[in-house]
Amino acid sequence: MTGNPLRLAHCSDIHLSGGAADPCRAGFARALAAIRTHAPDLMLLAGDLFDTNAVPDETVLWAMDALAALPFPVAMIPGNHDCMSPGAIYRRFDFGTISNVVFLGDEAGSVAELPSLGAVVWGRGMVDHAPGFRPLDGIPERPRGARWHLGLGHGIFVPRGEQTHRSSPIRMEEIESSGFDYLALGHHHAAMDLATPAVCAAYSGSPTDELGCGPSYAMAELSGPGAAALRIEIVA
Ligand SMILES: [Mn+2]
Repeated sequence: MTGNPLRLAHCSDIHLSGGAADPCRAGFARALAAIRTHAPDLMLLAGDLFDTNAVPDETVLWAMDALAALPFPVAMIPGNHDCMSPGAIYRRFDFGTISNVVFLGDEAGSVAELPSLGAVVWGRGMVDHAPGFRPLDGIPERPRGARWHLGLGHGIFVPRGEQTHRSSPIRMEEIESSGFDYLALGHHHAAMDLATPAVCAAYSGSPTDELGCGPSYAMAELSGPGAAALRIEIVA
C-alpha cells in the first residue's frame, strides 16, 4: 500500500489537578509545545489527563481549551484517575464537543473514524479500575478499507507468560495479537517501548513525572503494514 506515512504523537498520565500554579499544567503546556514541533497528524491521549474526578471545573476548562487549540485531531480515553464513575469529569463535560477531539469513553469500547487520515481508532472507557476490567478486551476486527488501525489502552503491563491479580491488566499476548498498527498505552509513568514486528506499541510515560528516563511522550511514524518507527521523546 502506498501513500503518506502517518505521524502519531502519544501522550498520557498528565495528572492535572489544580489551578494555574499546578506544575503539571506547565508541564503539559511544555509537552504540547514540543509535540507541535513534530507536526503530528494525530495525537493519542491514553488516559489520566486529570489526577482525580474532583478537579475544579476551571482545570477541566483549561484542558479543553488546550486541546481545542491544537492544529491536529486528538483521540482520547479516560484512565483510572479520571475514570467514567458516576459524576466523572467526562460525564459532566463532553469532550466530544471539541471539534478536533474524539472521546472514546464507552465501557464496551468504541470506534472513531478519521477519514481524512484513513485511520480508525478504538478504545474502552474505564469505569472501575479493578482486576475484572480488561482494557484490551473486545478489540474489533481491522475495519475494511482502513489504512491505519489504532488503539488506546490504560492499565498495568503484564509481561509475556505472567499472571496478575492487579487491576486493569494489559497482557503482552493481547498487545501482540491486537492487530493494531499502533497501540498507545497509559498508566506507567516511565516510558516503555513494547514494539514487536507485528504491532508497534508503547507506554509514552508521563510528560509531568520524572520517573524513568524523565518527563516524556512518544512519537511514532507509520509508513506501511508492520513498518513503524517509534521514539520516546524527553520533555526539556
Ligand atoms: Mn493510571
